[in-house]
Amino acid sequence: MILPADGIKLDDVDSLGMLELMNLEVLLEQTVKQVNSRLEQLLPAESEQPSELHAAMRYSCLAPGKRLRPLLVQTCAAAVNGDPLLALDAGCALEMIHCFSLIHDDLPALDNDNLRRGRPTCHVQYGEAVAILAGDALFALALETLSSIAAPPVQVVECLRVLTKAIGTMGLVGGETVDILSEGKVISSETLDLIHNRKTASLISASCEIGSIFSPVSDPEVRHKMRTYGECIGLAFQIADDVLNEVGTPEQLGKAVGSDRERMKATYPSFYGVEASRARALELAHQATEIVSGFANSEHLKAIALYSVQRMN
Ligand code: GRG
Repeated sequence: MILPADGIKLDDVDSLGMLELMNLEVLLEQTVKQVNSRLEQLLPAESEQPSELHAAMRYSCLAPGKRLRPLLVQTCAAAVNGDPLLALDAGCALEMIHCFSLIHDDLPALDNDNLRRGRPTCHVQYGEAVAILAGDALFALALETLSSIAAPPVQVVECLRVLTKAIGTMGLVGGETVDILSEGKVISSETLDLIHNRKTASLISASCEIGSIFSPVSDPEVRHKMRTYGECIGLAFQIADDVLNEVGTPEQLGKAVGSDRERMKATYPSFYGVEASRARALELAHQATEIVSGFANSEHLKAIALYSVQRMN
């Protein structure tokens, strides 16, 4: 259920559109069903060897996630008349990378979390060695899935380039490194933004850009708009995540709360306070909305921007 979060004024919500938010709920449900059933097909069967590894991959990847990244690939592809089936497989590849990052993020050497998506984390369930290898195998499967898409080769190569850049030192891995090394330290607001932009916004922004690559007409300006839209909602999404870690419950989120504070993590609320963080997230959602105002399905894109900051989990 999507509701306006505490502390965000209803006037702000109305200006983005409560109606669109309601419609988004239907779109989200459809996406979750479609993506889950395609992931079921793409993931190796548990009956195949090594079955323990395949079980761990399926356990993490088919766990109840929001499927935001596939939703973004599909919605941004729809905005440019891209083929929905290509976008579905690309979205599944993005989800596999996302799941890989969650498995590794939860490991004892990194965040050492025991609960994810309402279940024991992969290493708690299968042991650390299998969890590390399940993440590695999801990485490989994501690249295999993306490179097998029946799109023109130039589009496939571009998708791979955008995705791998978003994963590397300028993306997830770089952001996570600075995040871990900053624990317990005083850092600047620039470093805080660097962490959030790389560890979270990079994959969200790549999802949007990859969706736009499936346009029958290549248009660098459109790609740039989608990428920038993704950067805004990606940062807003991580700020909302920080706020939920402060004010949410484990039942609501399916993961630990208060852990950022315990580990003395660099977060928006620790830097600016909860209210100012919410205001910044909403401002970013507005910014994202303006960027995509000209697209045919801008109402969906707007609703996703709002959802990124209003979500309850
Ligand atoms: C090489 C892929 C790769 C990763 C290694 C561990 C790591 C480097 C990066 C961690 C990145 C990370 C987990 C960032 C947090 C992003 C975030 C807000 C995750 C939660 O996303 P949701 O809310 O989760 O979309 P669900 O479960 O709904 O999919």
